[in-house]
Amino acid sequence: MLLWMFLSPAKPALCVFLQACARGGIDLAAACQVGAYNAAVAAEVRLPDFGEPRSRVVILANSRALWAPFIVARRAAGVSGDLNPLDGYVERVIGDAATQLSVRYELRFAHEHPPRRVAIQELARLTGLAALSPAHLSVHPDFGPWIGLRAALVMDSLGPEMSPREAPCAGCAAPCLAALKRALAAGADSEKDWQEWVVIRDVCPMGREHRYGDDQLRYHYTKDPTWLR
Ligand code: B12
Repeated sequence: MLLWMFLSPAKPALCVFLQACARGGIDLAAACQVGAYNAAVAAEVRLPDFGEPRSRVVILANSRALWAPFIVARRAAGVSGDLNPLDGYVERVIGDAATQLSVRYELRFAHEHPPRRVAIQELARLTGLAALSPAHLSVHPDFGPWIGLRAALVMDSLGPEMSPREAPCAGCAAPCLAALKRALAAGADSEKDWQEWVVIRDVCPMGREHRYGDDQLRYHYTKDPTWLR
């Protein structure tokens, strides 16, 4: 499912780009003007703006839809020695799709380290894609916390004004906070400990029907290649 309601007015090349991303499982997107993001974050995580703060920045993310195309692509390519095959896959899907854009662009991935790091959860909030929960997970109105935030794409064209997503958790008893406390106390070293981190997502009342499948879940939390089957 491709959510591009925040991308209006959509340009044909942008639509083609988003469709290519969606085919690869990067099925969620939203946009705002990069100046709004740059005004909200620390200097070291600002994004380039092509000399125009109203330039469009698109956040690209995924639901559980990422897993099937990723596994199919991995099978087709054969197993490589890549330590982070999912990150590499995301780079290929979005990077290849971006070559179809008709304007200059700058692409930053959520897994990149400083000085290329992007405060992707703040970008998710400002674009209206997802808001921050008390346990510091970005929560989407439909998919809840069952999303991965993948990349920021700045384009040399004007973007829409922001429509930040605030307080999706208003009125919630915030069971995620107690779960976060338990996870922080447990650490992340053993089989049991990583499951404490899953509980933070599981207790969220939003988007439960979009929970990751078992393999996807285990791989995300353990990075154990056993689950890439
Ligand atoms: C570094 C990092 C971590 C570090 C945090 C150490 C630290 N505090 O510096 C560690 C390794 C501990 C970590 C853990 C986890 N992370 Co993390 N992390 C990141 C990463 C790559 C960069 C964060 C950053 O520096 N941003 C830049 C700063 C300026 O922006 P910021 O908004 O102020 O960032 C702060 C928060 O992101 C926060 N943070 C990040 N992770 C966590 C975890 C906890 C428990 C808390 C309280 C805060 C926190 O720390 C940042 C610095 O203060 C982001 C991706 C990204 N590019 O943002 C993913 C990211 C935030 N993590 C993510 C996830 C899922 C997790 C884990 C669940 C994964 C796991 N293996 O268990 C855990 C636990 C999170 C939870 N609440 O359940 C997802 C969140 C998705 C979502 N739906 O919200 C992100 C967006 C990655 C992604 N591809 O989707 N993470």
